[in-house]
Formats: sequence, C-alpha cells, structure tokens
Amino acid sequence: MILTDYLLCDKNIQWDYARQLGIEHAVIRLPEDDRFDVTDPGHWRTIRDRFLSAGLKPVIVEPMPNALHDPIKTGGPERDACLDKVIRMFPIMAELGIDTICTNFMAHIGWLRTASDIPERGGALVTGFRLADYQPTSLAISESELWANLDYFLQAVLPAAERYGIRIALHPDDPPLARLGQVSRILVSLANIRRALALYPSDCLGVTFCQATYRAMGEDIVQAATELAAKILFIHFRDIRGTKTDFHETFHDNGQTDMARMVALYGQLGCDVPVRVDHVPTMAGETGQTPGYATVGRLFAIGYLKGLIDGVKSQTEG
Ligand SMILES: [Mn+2]
Repeated sequence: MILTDYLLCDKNIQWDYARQLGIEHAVIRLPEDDRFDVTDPGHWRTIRDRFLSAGLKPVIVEPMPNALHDPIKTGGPERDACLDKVIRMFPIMAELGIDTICTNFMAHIGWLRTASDIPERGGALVTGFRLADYQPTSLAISESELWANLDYFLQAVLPAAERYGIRIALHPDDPPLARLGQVSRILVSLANIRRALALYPSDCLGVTFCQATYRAMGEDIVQAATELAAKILFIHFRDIRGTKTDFHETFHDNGQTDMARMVALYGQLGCDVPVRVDHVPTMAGETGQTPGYATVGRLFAIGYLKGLIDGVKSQTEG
C-alpha cells in the first residue's frame, strides 16, 4: 500500500507533518475558487510543482470539484458544460502523473453527521450520525434519477478516461442510507456498487474502498474487499462503532474492525494502491473547528497505519 495524506493545495503545516511522518504521496483537494481553472494546464502545473518542491508527489484528486460535479449528480442544466470540463482535465492530469479521481455520487447532501462532539476514548471528540436526529430538508432526488445521472456521467467520461489512463474511483455514500428525507442515495450497498461498476465495465472504473462505510452498510468487509480487490483503486482507512442509522467514528485502534487483519488482507489481495486515514478524533487542546480533520488524532492514525503496514511487510518478507 502507498501511504498518503489528504492535503489542501495551499501549503500548510499538515504538509510538513506529512513529510516528517515519511509520507511521499499526496491526495489533493483542488481549490474551488476563481484562482483555479480546472482546464488550465498552467494552474495544475503550479500546484503539482508546489507539492513536488515540498517532497510530495500528488497521485489522487479527491473529490471531483463540487462546482463541476454537483450539476452532474443532479442532472442540472450545466451538466454537459461540466462534463466537458471534466474531460478536459484528463490529458492535463495524465501529463502530470495524477492518474486517479476519487469521486462520490451523493447529490444535494454530501458526507453527513448529526453530531461532532461525541466522547471517544479519554474524552477525545468524534463525529457521529443518528438517523433519529436528522432533520430532512426540502431537497429531493429519486433513485431512478440518480442511476440515470450516474450512467450519463460514466458514459460521458470513461471513453476519455481510457484514452488518457485516468481512473475513476467511486466512493460509497456516507452514511450509506437509501434515503435522507426526499433525497435518495444509491451507492449504499455492495449490490449497488456492483451495479454501478457494471454500467461501464472498464479498467478505468473502480472503487475507493472506504472500509468503514462498507462496514456501516452491514457488509462483511473482508468478503467485500476480496470481491472488489481488482477494482480497488484507493483505500480510506477508518473505523466506526454502530450501524448505518446510528454510529460514531472511533480512534483507528478502537473501533469494531480488526484493522491489522484488513491491512494484511489488502496485501494478500495485491491491493498496492494509495491509502489514507480519515475522520480522526479531535484530541485534548484542539479546537474542533474541523471535525474529523484535526491534527493530533491524524498524526496518531497515520502512525498506527504505518506501523500496521510495516508489520505486515516484515511478516511477509521475514
Ligand atoms: Mn471515505
């Protein structure tokens, strides 16, 4: 597995921590403002060079910039113009060696939590979701619209993705619930992930194996990873306690999953793909302004993951 961290494109202290932790590859979140035009090779090169000069090689874009992807997910009037821009990103990305986009297909509502101050071990704070606490909005989209929009997206971009060797890694819906009020969600089960992958069979279409989301679906994640192995392009390493209607995040060593077994499994399955930690606790002394993305919990999570990867490597080679 290739250890990465999720970094903004404006250099911040997390870039230094990443290098100090021994990370050499970055998952990048593109700027979503007027300074960055996704179709301008110069803008991309500036960002790539900024990472390279800091000792980090960008390998994955996550997520697809929302301004581009939202109309594609909802089937809005801007959809075709946005698809055109997505396709124009591919040759630029290919030239810079950034060959994967991690994208979700949640329309209107992204990853969602109903609390960000749930006490975890030692009073660290984590995010959680309880369906009973969720207040529905007036937004609406049906399951059939979403399937049609996903199909339209894949048919539009995959021929170009194949031409330039760009891979689309579908992230499951978090939480993986079929409905939030009137907003349907489709990437909510292994069966639906299979159906999505079958819309355009291609080596350039795969999944982001966000293991805690598959766990929240109620899937056996060992079986799910085994089945999807050839399609896993990227791994999100995190854990939860609970079910999709009532769960909270945990420290990476304190959830319901045997994390060492998962790391060993990815190795056995040949998943030599980028991996990053996600949704870390907010620890003592931290402000909780970015729930799930605080610094101290992230350092612990990355160290823990690195230890597991090295442990497996040592056993395999030893
Ligand atoms: Mn994830």
